[in-house]
Amino acid sequence: MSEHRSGFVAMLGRPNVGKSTLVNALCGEKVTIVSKRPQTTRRSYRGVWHQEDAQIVFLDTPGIHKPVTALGERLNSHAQVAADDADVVCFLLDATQPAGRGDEFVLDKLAAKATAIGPNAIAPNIMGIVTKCDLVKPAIVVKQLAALSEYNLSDYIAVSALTGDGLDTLRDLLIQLLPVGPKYFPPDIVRDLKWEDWVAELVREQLLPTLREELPHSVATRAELDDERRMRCDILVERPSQRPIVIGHGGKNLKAVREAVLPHLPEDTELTLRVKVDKHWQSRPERFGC
Ligand SMILES: Nc1nc2c(ncn2[C@@H]2O[C@H](COP(=O)(O)OP(=O)(O)O)[C@@H](O)[C@H]2O)c(=O)[nH]1
Ligand SMILES: [Mg+2]
Repeated sequence: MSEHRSGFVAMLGRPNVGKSTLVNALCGEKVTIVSKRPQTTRRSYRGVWHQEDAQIVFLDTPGIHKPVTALGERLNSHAQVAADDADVVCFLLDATQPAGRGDEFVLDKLAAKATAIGPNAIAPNIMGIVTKCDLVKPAIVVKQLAALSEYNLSDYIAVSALTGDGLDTLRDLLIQLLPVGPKYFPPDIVRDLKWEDWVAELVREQLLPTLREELPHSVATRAELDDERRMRCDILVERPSQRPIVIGHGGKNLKAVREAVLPHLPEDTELTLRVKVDKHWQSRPERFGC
């Protein structure tokens, strides 16, 4: 019988390259939230892929970027901690965007880490992945792979989380890079997040598209379990003027959010949403439970 391999694989890359979507696709189930807006992912999620001879724990991270707020700084540090903990780091490059300074910023950080480990260029176990390949012609995919290859990573692959192209191969490559190790999670666990926190995230995911430009960054969510089938979720905003925007005309927004979240919860769950003003939630790390 072959040995059991397991370990942690961190997804890194600019905001919006498709980290969260790829983790969901690789795990075969929704384990992290996705949005068209950058900086949606605020915490480091873990999603687990199980097969008989291997277990991959995927770490979805907030995108790395130049921080301007306390929240931004915290997001960067989440991503770096995940990279430090990982057996393999996946660096993602968006097929639809030319490689640019944002990508260099992340790769240079990884390179600095690799240099600290040894003198031979970039250390092994950094996988270069071109994402969203369904959206571009093959020639563009090749160009993006070539851009990644300048960084001397351990492997390169092009994938589409939408069509599933490349995902089986990617999992196989990752498993080969993982050490022999135990099953970290029982087979029925796909997501390493408290149920309340997952519900809070689902609410935030559904809320984001309904909000105008800057507001998404001003919103946090926090859920509590009243009992097994009754949940309350607070939506925190920074200013009183933001409250009616979140609620929507006659409660329209909140109703739509609730209806979009409920199908992800066990049948008969009651979900109550409240909007609260908390001016300083961004500056209080403990309030990031969002
Ligand atoms: N067509 C297509 N869209 C994708 C793919 N992966 C991600 N997206 C979209 O790209 C946007 C950003 O994805 P997300 O996973 O939230 O990016 P993150 O910020 O890196 O986590 C979302 O609108 C996704 O639906 C893909 O493989 N194909
Ligand atoms: Mg994300």
